[in-house]
Amino acid sequence: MPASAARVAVLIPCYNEELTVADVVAQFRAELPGAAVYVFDNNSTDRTAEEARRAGAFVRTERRQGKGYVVQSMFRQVDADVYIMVDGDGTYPPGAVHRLLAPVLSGDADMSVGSRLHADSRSQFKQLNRWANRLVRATLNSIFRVRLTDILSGYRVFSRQFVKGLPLFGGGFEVETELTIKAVERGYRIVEVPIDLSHRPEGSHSKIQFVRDGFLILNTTLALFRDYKPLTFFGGIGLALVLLALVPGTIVVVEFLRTGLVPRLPSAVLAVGLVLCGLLSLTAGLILHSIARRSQEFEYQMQVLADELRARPKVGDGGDAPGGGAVPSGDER
Ligand SMILES: Nc1nc2c(ncn2[C@@H]2O[C@H](COP(=O)(O)OP(=O)(O)O)[C@@H](O)[C@H]2O)c(=O)[nH]1
Ligand SMILES: [Mg+2]
Repeated sequence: MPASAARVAVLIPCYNEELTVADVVAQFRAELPGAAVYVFDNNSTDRTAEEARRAGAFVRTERRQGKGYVVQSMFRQVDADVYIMVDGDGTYPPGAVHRLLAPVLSGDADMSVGSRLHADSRSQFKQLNRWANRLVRATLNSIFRVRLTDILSGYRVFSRQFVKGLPLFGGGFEVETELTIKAVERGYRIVEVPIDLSHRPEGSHSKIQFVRDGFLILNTTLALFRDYKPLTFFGGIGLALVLLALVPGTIVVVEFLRTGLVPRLPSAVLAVGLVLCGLLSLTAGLILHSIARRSQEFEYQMQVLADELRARPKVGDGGDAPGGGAVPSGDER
């Protein structure tokens, strides 16, 4: 799709970002004069909404607190061909937006991610955050067998098909993890673009709480591992239980072969119990694996159907794309 023809929407989730939001809006409007800039305010207690409106953004309000809920609403409510998501804290470089847009506009990617941890990036990270990001990256890359460099980046560009086709459920800061894993597992094409993260200005504070959100992110990773790779998840647990059973089991069997007796009855019961639990876990994995595969096929067919419906001209529409634009009809500024 030629860049000039695409309806581009810039989505900025904000919670108490009065210091920086106006600059972010103004910089993106300058970089992309044809784009509609939306700020989704989430019960901010400061002047975020006013500042965003003053800078020329369409401001919408989300009552459910949390970045994940905001992203869900943004994806559902905004109509555009290409979507850019960026923090309202001024830490991501607006100038990099063209490099992020290019692969999505050319149809080479469904999601491009501004990677702050790429070998070519010169990001200003707090040391603790850098290590936490690396831990999440290593965990996720090894579970899902990918080689991504930044899982948790908040600077991304999406195609319309991606935004309208990806079900998101997380309410908080686990949303980036969910976006990445679901994109990988549903076969969407991801491109990473190196970007440099900068510090928040003096007086502006990150909304991430290290322990609470770190736990949430790891919990989400495990839950998606269970849901998307059930055979590996439950099969792995099953195998671990069977291996554990070898400890008491071997002792009992060796003793039995030597003496013909089973004097350690508790060990024998333990070994049998562990093996049965392991097999049960493996069985659950096999059943869930089949169900997951079938529902993947089902989803694929739904997706094809949705694409066909979208491509079909509306009655009386003369064959054009459905009406409206990235710019909403009501005066929301
Ligand atoms: N709407 C909304 N935005 C939020 C919420 N929490 C954080 N954000 C925004 O999400 C973006 C990322 O949050 P931030 O604190 O910068 O996280 P960090 O970049 O990981 O330090 C910022 O623009 C925040 O204002 C929330 O509860 N609701
Ligand atoms: Mg940020």
